[in-house]
Amino acid sequence: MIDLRSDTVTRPTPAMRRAMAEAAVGDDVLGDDPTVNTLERRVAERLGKEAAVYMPSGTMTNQTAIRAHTEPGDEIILEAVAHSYFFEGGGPAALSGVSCRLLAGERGIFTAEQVRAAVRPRNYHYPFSKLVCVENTHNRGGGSIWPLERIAEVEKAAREAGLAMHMDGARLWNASVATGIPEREYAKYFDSVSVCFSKGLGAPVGSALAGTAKFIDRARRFRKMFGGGMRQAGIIAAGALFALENHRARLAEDHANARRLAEGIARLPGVALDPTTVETNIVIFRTSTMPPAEWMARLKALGVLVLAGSADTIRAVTHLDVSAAQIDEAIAAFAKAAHT
Ligand code: TLP
Repeated sequence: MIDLRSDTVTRPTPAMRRAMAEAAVGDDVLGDDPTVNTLERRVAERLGKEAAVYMPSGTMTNQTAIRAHTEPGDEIILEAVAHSYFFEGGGPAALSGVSCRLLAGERGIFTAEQVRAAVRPRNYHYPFSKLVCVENTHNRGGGSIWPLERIAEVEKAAREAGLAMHMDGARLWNASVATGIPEREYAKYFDSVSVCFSKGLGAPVGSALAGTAKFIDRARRFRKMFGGGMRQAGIIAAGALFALENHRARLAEDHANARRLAEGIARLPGVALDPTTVETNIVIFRTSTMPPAEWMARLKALGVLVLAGSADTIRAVTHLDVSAAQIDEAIAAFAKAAHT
């Protein structure tokens, strides 16, 4: 099977498994796990932040950040199909007691004017606006990359209104490798940044949240409250460290493969897709002649797995476990599926 459902499906390589097996460990809740401590230091350095904390998932880093930036009754501003709102089980409402003010983005990217219009005036009737969340790259936006100038404009609007800034950088590595802009250049506009090791980087488990030492100290309290305090977590943190050191630069291959896939299928009947919009490792196309479920079933029969993005879209994601040759096989399968 050529599995293009997500970049989360990768398996640890033999070298990564070795690093995990040999990891030095301790009780991380007590601050004693040397591998977790090294990972947290490396992430903080790479993002230009004072501190970072390791957690089991990107959902937990995002939801912990939202909780740490707000109090119940506050409001956060984010894009209408941002992962933190759309795909995290109603976490902002359930875990932080905040309401979400949603902005319609263009491929997930919104403007400073939209932020200004969404900030609540100080008046007893309204919730307090507290936080702006930016997702970079934007998953449902098709792996789109936020231009740095746009982030700077949004930050200016947020600061003028006294709001904090959080980045869901689950795929920030992809944005940096694609643009050549270091992660810390993106991160400097944000109070907190979440990054994932279990997506394009190919580690089996984990994400990290970075920010000031004071903010990360507060985040540690909510990580514990949400059940994310782990013990000998060095076993999995070693996979994340290995991924960060060895799998970051190769993301360029995933981007080339995604573009190759997009170019190979864009002219097929039933596929609405402009390949030039594919900037990183996610290809999303609109379906017309048959519903996503039919595409999925036909492709599966031909050895290719994809996911329905919505009622009329299909998502295919490239990653470490898919080669350029397999992309050519996938293109042939798409052509067959389109013509049967
Ligand atoms: N995304 C997954 C699914 O949940 C949709 C995927 O297959 O793409 N932020 C972003 C931008 C994400 O895409 C994801 C996962 C997360 C956060 C959450 O990460 P995990 O799965 O570690 O909780």
